[in-house]
This record gives sequence, C-alpha cells and structure tokens, in this order.
Amino acid sequence: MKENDPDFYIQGVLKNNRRIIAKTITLIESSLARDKNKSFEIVKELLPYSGKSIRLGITGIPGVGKSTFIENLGLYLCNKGHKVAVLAVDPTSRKSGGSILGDKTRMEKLAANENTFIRPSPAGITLGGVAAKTREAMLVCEAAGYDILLVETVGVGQSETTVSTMVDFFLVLLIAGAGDELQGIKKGLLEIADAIAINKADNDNIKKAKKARKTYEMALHLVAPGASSWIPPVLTCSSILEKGTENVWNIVLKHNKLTKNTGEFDHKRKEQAVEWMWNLVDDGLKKKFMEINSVKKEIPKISEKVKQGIISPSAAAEKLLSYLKV
Ligand SMILES: Nc1nc2c(ncn2[C@@H]2O[C@H](COP(=O)(O)OP(=O)(O)O)[C@@H](O)[C@H]2O)c(=O)[nH]1
Ligand SMILES: [Mg+2]
Repeated sequence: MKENDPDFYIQGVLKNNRRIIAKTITLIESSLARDKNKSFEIVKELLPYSGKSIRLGITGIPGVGKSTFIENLGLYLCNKGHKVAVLAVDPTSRKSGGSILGDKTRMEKLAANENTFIRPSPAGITLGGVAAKTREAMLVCEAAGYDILLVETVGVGQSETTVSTMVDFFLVLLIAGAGDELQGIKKGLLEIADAIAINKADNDNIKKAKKARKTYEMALHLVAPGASSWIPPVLTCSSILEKGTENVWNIVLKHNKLTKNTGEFDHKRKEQAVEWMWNLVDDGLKKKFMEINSVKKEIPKISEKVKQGIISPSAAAEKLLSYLKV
C-alpha cells in the first residue's frame, strides 16, 4: 500500500502502528490542499472507531509541573493496563521552539513505554489552528486504541478555555504562592475547572499548599454552577515525589461515572461536537471572506478610517459584509 492511499493511514492507525499514527497526524496538520482531501477521508473512516476514551485536559502556567504530572499519571495508567496518548496544545511553542524538546525529554520514561503515544504541539500555527488539529489528532488516537487522552495546555492566553471545550474533564494545576492566593489566578479559570490540584506540595511547601487548598475550596464553592451535579474538588499533589496522582485519577473516574449516570457526559460530548462544527464554519467563512477581491482591497483603507475615527467599527463591518451579497 502506498503513502498516497488513504487506506495506508487508516489501516496503520487501526493496527496501532505508532509510526503511521504520527504520519497521519502530520498529514492532518498539513495545510496543503491535496493533503486536506486525504485527511478528510481518513478522519471520516476513523470516526466510527473513535470516542471510546476518557479525555482529560491539564492546564497550568509554565513551570507548574504539567509535564512531570503527566508523566507520572501516564505511567500509573499504563501500569493499570491503559493505553495513553498525550497531546499538547501550546500556541506559544512557535516562539519558544525549545519548549517542545524540553517536554519530550522530561517525559522520557513515558515516551519509552510501548503503550503510549506522545505528540507535541505543531509549531507555527495559531491557537485556533492548533486546537482544530488537536481535535482530529484526538480522534486518530482513539481509533488507534488509546483509551485515555491527556491534553496538556499552557495556561497562557485563551488556550485553556479552548481545551476545556475539547475534553471530558479539565484539571487545573496550581502552585501555592505567598499571600493572597486568588490574586494570581486568571479570571474564568475557576469556572471551567473540574478539579484543582495544588502541585509541588512537598518539602517546605506542604503547609502553604494545604492553606491554598482551603482558599480554593472556598472560592470554588462560590462559583460552582447550580445546574451541574459536580462540585470541583481541590487536591494537593507532588509530581516529583509521585504523590497524589492516584487521588487525582480517582476523582476523574468518579466524575466519569457520575456524569455518565446523569447523562451529562454524553450531552457535553454532543455539544462539543456541534461547537467544533461551528468553529470550523467560522474559520472557513472568514477565510472565504478574506479571499473576496473587493474585501481584500477595502480592508487596509477601511481599517485606517476606523483607526482615525472617520468611520465607526460597526459601519465599517457593515460595509465589508455588504460585499458578501455581490
Ligand atoms: N518540588 C517540586 N518540583 C516539581 C514538581 N513537579 C515538577 N517540578 C519541577 O518543576 C519544574 C517544571 O516542571 P514541568 O513538568 O516541566 O512543568 P510544565 O512547564 O508545567 O510542564 C521542573 O524542574 C520539575 O522538576 C513537584 O511536585 N515538586
Ligand atoms: Mg510542559
């Protein structure tokens, strides 16, 4: 079978050939038109085999210990007989090219395990682009038999909000700092967290971590959405001492069981699929719009007028959109 035959990829993925899984994701990440058709075909064929996994998103600022935590959790899950895929969503990786390599070396033990597949973030594309590709990469991994997907995202910009719409469970890793804990946390992060783990609860840090845990517990009670049956717990862990990993996993399992019973699990996945569709429609529309010649010509002129205050943003938007009718 040749590499330009979609079946080469489909069969390779279904047989859990890691080399071909990697090639398939590279194809999906490609922006070439001829690759696009092929990857549509491949994803379509793999779709029926996907979906049977637990999708766990993990976020936190750089240095909080995400990679260390994931390596621990990944090894723990492999020992339990799971197959684990790790995907990274890091729109900053294009700037700091080294971070990918750093992560990979830090996950050495996990990467060496034959029941895992690790994929760093594609460099050089925007958050929207990374996220779109990551969703498809997730489907590929599921079709390849990985039953647990760990999606690591850096807590910078919008990436955690985006990832929270792709996963079943969203874990926020924090470290205890001095003073007022809540000041350091980004607005909105508490609303999307399904659990918070205070990492680096070791050595001199144990006391501070316990205190932070109480503070966040209180804060979470205040923001807990009324409609949901889940109150996000706050835990402490030490990735370096490999402590607390099992507790975090048990919380994920508890959440999985509960939301499956209430129907929230299925509901969320369906909503996420529809949202994904609309994201793609939004992207596609904007791309097509920007290709209209009169729009291309008008944009620099009209942007300047908006900057100068000569025309209002809404009038300018209306003018641009009027070209759609032509
Ligand atoms: N003391 C302590 N250090 C940790 C812990 N977890 C990670 N680290 C260290 O923190 C640094 C950043 O870890 P890393 O996993 O790369 O963080 P990431 O940027 O969030 O992926 C590394 O030097 C780790 O060894 C922990 O639980 N306790
Ligand atoms: Mg990392």
